[in-house]
Amino acid sequence: METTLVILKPSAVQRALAGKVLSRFELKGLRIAGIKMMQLDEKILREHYAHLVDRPFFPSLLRSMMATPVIVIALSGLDAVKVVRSMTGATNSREAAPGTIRGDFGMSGQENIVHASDTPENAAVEVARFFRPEEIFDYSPLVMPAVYASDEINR
Ligand code: IDP
Ligand code: MG
Repeated sequence: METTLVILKPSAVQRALAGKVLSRFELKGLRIAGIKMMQLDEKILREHYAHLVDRPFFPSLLRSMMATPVIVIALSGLDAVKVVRSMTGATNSREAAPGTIRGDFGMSGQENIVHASDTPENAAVEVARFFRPEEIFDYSPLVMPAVYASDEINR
């Protein structure tokens, strides 16, 4: 199984969407492996958004991501990275497909409700960036045999 990082951004916290968004992931069958609230600072955001530091909107993105505490969540499941990205939708919420989180809850490119890791390699780095090892829990919910077929459950 794979573990991916989701951040409920200040746009989700401000708009009281945390429960609704988390519920979608739970209902899908993803397992919560870690969850906490934290205030992000410029140092961690410069690492997390290293691919964007030279973009003109970066100062605005920084302010946006520090506007309130965020909720960071590690979600585990088979192909969790791909599954969560597809549930998240396109970066610009106005272009995100209906049925996706951004498509259903957002109207903005920047204020787009959630972050989701884009590759398994980045997911591993991002989970380690936001969680200490002891904050990630390995357990098997009783529903697992109903969520997965027996040949999927140990993959
Ligand atoms: P992603 O979140 O869909 O993976 P990235 O390109 O990694 O998209 O960008 C990270 C975040 O930076 C986006 O989620 C969004 O909040 C912000 N962002 C990306 N492109 C723009 C832009 O053109 N204008 C304003 N904000 C942007
Ligand atoms: Mg990205």
